[in-house]
Amino acid sequence: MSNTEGAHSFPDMIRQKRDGGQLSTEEIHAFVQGVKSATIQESQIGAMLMAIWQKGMVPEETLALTQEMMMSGEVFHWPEEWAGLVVDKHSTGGVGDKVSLPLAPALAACGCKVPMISGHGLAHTGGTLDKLESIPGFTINQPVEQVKQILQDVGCCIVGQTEAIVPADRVLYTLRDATATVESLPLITASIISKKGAEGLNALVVDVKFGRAAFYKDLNSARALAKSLVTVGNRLGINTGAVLSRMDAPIGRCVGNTVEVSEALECLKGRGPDDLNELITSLGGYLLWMSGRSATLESGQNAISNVLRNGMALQKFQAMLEAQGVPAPVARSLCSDQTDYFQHMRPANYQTELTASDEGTVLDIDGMAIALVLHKLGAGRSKAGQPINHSVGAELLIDLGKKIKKGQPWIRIHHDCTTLSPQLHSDLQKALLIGSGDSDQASSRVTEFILPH
Ligand code: IUR
Repeated sequence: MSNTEGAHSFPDMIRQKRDGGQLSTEEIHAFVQGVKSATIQESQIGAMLMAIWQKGMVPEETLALTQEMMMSGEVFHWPEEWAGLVVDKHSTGGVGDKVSLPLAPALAACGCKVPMISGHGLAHTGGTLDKLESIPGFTINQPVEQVKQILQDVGCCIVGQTEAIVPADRVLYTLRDATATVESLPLITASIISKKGAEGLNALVVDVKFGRAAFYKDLNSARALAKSLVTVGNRLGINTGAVLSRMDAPIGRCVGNTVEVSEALECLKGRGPDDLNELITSLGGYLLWMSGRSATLESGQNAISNVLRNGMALQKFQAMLEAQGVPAPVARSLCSDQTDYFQHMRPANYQTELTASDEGTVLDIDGMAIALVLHKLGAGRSKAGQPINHSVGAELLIDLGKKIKKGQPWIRIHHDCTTLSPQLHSDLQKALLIGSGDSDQASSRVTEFILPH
């Protein structure tokens, strides 16, 4: 195996980036090919990722990295009659973020084709694939021909990356998690847009999160990321827009794989929490408007609300579950109006409720603190490929901005270990802020739309 490609050796390229230099398109090509074919050692890939994390990339390098990653595998081509219909949404990652589960079928119910390629959890954030794998039989790996068939028959599917699609991202995504290089504007841009480019999309909306429980903590850096995603997406020919949304308190009331699936199903039955509904209708309405299926943003949002309320999105979700391997009676039961979700998805062995130590108004709930506790209880991975415990989770029993009494239960933790340690108890109690006045977290999550350009 050679350690060189073209004019430069990999150590030379790493040095160049480490010292703040710019990589040429040929060098980026050699790097991505080396990642894909495993001819670069993991230590070299890790060093290059850290150099990119520290020195960044100019927009031309980010574009070249995205294109090279997209071309590292197969690119989907869809039937001509679907022109303009193929759309998708992607999120930069949050806590309690189950938006994709109701949104993909809602878009399908509005006539779109949604070939959603999702990921497993990254760092403290949950992954759409992990959530869906809580459902018995759900198969995230689908051959390309099967994806086409499901889109033809149902209109949406949610699948994982295969060897065939953006193989370079499979390697880089895992190594970024292991080398503390997730929060990098060029690396996030290339990772997300390369996958979306390979999906052969007409339109894309990216939910760029900012706040305590997001990778980007402040609005300005999230806005810079959103602009990078929008610019590179449009340069690749995808009509790409972005939404900036607050990610401080968990989205909805549930965090953790199994409990989030139950909440997503409740939302598909028209009983979702307000902030989850807002995100789904904003992102979906934006896509319908961008792709020309709705005359205005508002009519797009109304169309998404309607299919959540009238059961059409739920029907699509049930059909998607069956098409992706869930036995028909299980899919039917999960989607029936009154059902015990834990009859089909394994509940945790224990539930512990924590109570408020004070009275007043719920001013804040720290999503990051809750996610870190659940991670320690087994809900997330510390190493790639590690098995996770889908049953671990948390249910909030209170709402932001509402009154709480001393001694009132505020969170229910689902866990498999017999007791929660005093440290975990204390970490959770610190996540709840009670005081007087109003909560500044109780208003709209969506703060800004970044238009395609
Ligand atoms: N989702 C991705 O596909 N890639 C990333 O880097 C992040 C979220 I952050």
